[in-house]
Amino acid sequence: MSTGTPLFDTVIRNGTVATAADVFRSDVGIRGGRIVALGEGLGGGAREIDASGMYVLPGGIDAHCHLDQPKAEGLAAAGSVMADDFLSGSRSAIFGGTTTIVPFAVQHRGQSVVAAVEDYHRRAAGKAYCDYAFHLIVSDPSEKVLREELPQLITSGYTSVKVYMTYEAMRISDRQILDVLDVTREHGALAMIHAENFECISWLTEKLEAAGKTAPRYHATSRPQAVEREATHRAIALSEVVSARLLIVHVSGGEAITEIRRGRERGVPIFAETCPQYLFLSEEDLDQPGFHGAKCVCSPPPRDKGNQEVVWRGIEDGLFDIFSSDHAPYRFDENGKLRHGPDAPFRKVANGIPGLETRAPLLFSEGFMAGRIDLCRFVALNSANSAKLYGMYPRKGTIAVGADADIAIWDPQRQVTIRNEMLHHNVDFTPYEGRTLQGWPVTVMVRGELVCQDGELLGRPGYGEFIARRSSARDIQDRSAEAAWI
Ligand code: DUC
Ligand code: ZN
Ligand code: ZN
Repeated sequence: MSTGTPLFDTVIRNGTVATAADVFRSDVGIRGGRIVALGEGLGGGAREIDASGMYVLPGGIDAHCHLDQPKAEGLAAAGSVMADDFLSGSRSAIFGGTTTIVPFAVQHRGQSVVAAVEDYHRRAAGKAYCDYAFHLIVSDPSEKVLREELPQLITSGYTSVKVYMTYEAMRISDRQILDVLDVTREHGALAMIHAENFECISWLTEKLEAAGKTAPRYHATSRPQAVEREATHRAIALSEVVSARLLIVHVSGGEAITEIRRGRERGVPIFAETCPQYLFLSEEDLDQPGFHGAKCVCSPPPRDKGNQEVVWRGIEDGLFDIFSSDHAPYRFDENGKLRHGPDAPFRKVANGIPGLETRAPLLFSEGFMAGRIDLCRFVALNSANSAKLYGMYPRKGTIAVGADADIAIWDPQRQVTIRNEMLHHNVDFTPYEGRTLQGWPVTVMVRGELVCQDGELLGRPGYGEFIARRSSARDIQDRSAEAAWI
C-alpha cells in the first residue's frame, strides 16, 4: 500500500453511480471541489467513503423555492413573514440531498430589478450551506427594466425571469408579458410563468365570500382547473406569438397538462414543472378541522386524486422537465398562516407550503423505489434538467469529470417516517407528516465538502456560493433539441 500523498481529497468507492443518461459501477475521485476521476480501483483519497449498496447521485437542484422574500404591500395575505431565510432554507435543502437552490429576487412595483437583486444578495450573504442562484420576478416591466435592467442582469448570470398572471400585486397584463417574453427571447433567458386567470379567481372569490364560504377548502373552489387551463393556454399562445421559450411552473393537473401537450404538438418550445404537492396532496387536505387546512393552501391548489395520477403520468412519460418544491415557508402561527386570525377567509391566508427537504426523498421513494420511474429519470427530474434549462450544466446536475462534486449518496434501505421535528427548516409543520419513505440521502457533499452525514450537520453557513448562470438558449432551442440533449 502506498504511503505517499493521497491522489484525491476524497474517493467514494463501490457505489452505483447514476446520471440522467447512465447507471454504472464506479468510484468517484474528488480533488479541489471537483470530480476528477471515475473508474474502478481508483488510488487513495485523504478521505475514503464506502458507498457499497448505495446510489451515488448528483446533488439535487431545487429550481423553485422562496426564501426570505419581502412581501409586496397590498397583497391580500400581507404581513405574513417567510419563516426560512437562506440559512435555514439551505440547511433544510442539504438534509434532503439538494445541493443547489434557486429562489427568487422579486421586483415589487415601482422598484428597480437591479435593486431587488442587490437586496437579495445581502439577504443571502454569509448564510447559505449550499450553492444558490437567483431567478428574477418582474412585476413592473417599465422601459428602463426592459431596455436596460433585464439585458444587463441576464448577461450577468440571472438567466430566468418569472412573471405572474395572477396576484393583485404581482400580475402583469398580456401586453406586458409579450414585452418581457420579447426581452427573454432576444437575450437568451428563459421565461417562467405562473398561469392562473386573475379575473376568474377574484370573481369566484367574491361570490364565495358573499355566500359565506370562506374556509380554507374554498381556496380550491376559487381556483378550479379551468382557471389554470385558460391561463396556460394563453401563456403558450403569447410565447408562440413572440417565439420565446417558456416554462410553465407548478402545473397542478390534467387540464393544464393537455394544453402543454397541444402546444408541443404545434412545435411550441414549452417546458413544464410540477411539484410534490400535486402528486401527494389533494383538495381533501384543505378540508381539515380547526383551520389546519390552511397549511395546504397554495396556488394552484392541490386537485383531486385522479389528477394526482395524471401528474404522475407526466412524471413518467417525460412531459415534465422540472420537479421543484415551490417551498414557500409560512408557519402555522400569527406570523404565518394565522396572520389574519384562525377564522380568516381563505383570501387572507398566505399561499405556500414547505418542501425543500422532502422534495427529492418523496420522488426517490414513490417514483424510483416504487418502480414508477428509473434512476436516470429520477436524476433528470431531481437535478440534470434544471441544470440544463437554467444554464448550470455540466458544472451542476451530473457526475462527470470536471463537474462540481455536488453529490448525494442515497441509501435505498433506509426507511424514514417523515416527522416535522426531524426536518431542518424553520416551519412548524410539514404536510407530509407521518408518511413513510423508502430511501434517504445519508451523505451529502457540496463542491467536495461534506455538508451532512448520517443526520449530522457538517457544513457551515456562508460556504454556499452564488452561481452566475449562462443562457441555455443555444443548447436547448426547442423541445426536439431538448429531447435529444436532455
Ligand atoms: N404559489 C405561488 O405562486 N408562490 C408561492 C407559493 C404558492 O403557493
Ligand atoms: Zn407561482
Ligand atoms: Zn413559487
